[in-house]
Amino acid sequence: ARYTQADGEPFALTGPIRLAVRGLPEPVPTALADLRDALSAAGALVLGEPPEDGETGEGEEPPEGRDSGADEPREISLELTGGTPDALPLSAQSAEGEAYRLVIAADRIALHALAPTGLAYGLRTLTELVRGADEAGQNGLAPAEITDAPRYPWRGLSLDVVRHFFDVDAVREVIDLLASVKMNALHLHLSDDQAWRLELASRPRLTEVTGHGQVDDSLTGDSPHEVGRGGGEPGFYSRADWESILDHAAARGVTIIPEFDVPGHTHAALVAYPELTADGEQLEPYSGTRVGFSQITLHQQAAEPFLRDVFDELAEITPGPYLHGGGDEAQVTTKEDYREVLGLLGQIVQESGKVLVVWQEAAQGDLPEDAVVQYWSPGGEATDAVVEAARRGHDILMSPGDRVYLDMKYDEDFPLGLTWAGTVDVAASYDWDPGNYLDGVPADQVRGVEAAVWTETLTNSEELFRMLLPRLAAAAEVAWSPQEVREESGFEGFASRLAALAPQWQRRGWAFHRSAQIDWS
Ligand code: TNX
Repeated sequence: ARYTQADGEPFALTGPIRLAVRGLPEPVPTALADLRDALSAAGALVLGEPPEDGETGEGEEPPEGRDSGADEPREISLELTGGTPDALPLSAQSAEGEAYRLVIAADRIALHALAPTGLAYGLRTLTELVRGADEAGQNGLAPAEITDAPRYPWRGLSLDVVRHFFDVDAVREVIDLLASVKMNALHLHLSDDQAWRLELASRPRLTEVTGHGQVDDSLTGDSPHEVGRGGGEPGFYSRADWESILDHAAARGVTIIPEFDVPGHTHAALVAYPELTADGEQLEPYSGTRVGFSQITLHQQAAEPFLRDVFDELAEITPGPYLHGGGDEAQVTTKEDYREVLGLLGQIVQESGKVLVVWQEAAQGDLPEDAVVQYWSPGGEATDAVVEAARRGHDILMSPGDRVYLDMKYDEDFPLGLTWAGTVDVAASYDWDPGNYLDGVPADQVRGVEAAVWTETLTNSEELFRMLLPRLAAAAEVAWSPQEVREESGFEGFASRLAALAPQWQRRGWAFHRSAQIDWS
């Protein structure tokens, strides 16, 4: 954000404040409710009820019997500004609807944006300023003008809900966390060797048979684990659960990108539908942590109808524009078989009207023109096919393992996580430029940044959040702020902004790692 200190008195956080809202849809009401809470906590008397969806808050009278005597209410106004956004800073890739301008003066705060999403982001910034002032014992906001817009349109997290299951409540918390750092995409890895996590009417056996599997934690020690027996408590998302995840996300401006991973990572599907295996064999469930041993190929007649069913139904129940088809680590699949499956997948997803996203391994094949390729290797390795895909016009989503794989340990001694991509400390997540990370991929073909957290070693929300925080906030800033602004600020500047978020995390009950790279005091 560009923050310019202005002249004049602060905007006092005590006394009556009117929220002037003019008929705004999601995700504004949720962000507005958070601001209202923060203002009340800081000691303000907030006037004007939150409007119902689609209604306007205009012309409301202050409630009877308000106790603050003669004070005239000062206004916080939200305005959708039409026309050209000269005052709103935009990068080549960012969506103008996400930009906002916030003007703080003694008698009024005005928030302008071109679209509701921008207003929601402005509200989040204002909420943070109010909380920050309150926590610092200041009772006003210094006059200022803030203009802000994201660098990238895709700022997200990929969450593996298969290796260990995370229920609807946990996913909702993750969505709240994403919204709090102005991320807008949650990619859910919904199928793998251990389980299938989303109920499908067309293929009910997927969740009936394998929905309760997960990694067997008694198989601790050496990775990769061999077969073990998981089972028991964990489960899957029913259609009602799915709707509730989608609703929660929509209200916070977060797009859900669902992934069914093919042709590898499909052991659970093979267990549920033995006709997908090479010889129709009934396989045993798998609860180890090896990868790269299962496959679906089109040699089986049952494969094409299966892929059509699951991806068509996924398209029907997904409001967002993207479907992820996986494509990673298909180590037992021949090149030709892999190409065939990915070719069919591209066709199905394209016909469904969605945009296909694939892991980098699929960059070598024929993809629909608009497909997005997700890069995950550490340290700029394995880039040839990705560079070639960019040359053919595909945008690249950046998830380099040594930067934003948040299932990597912070340091060698950290009790949770893996190390195959190295250790990833907070500075590593912060100090990199997605725009020039891959030689040969033009900066304007980077669609955004997606952190990823795989859950072989993460068994509950507390452990999950300890891996996400504080590193997810670093990834969020990498995805949001222009490179020159971040370089000016440096890791030091980021570290102090980060420390200021900790009270908020504590209030929300979000676990985080007290990394020694940050001065938390
Ligand atoms: C690689 S990177 C995987 C996952 C594992 C993860 C563990 C990628 C697309 N696939 O199957 O869970 O490593 O870090």
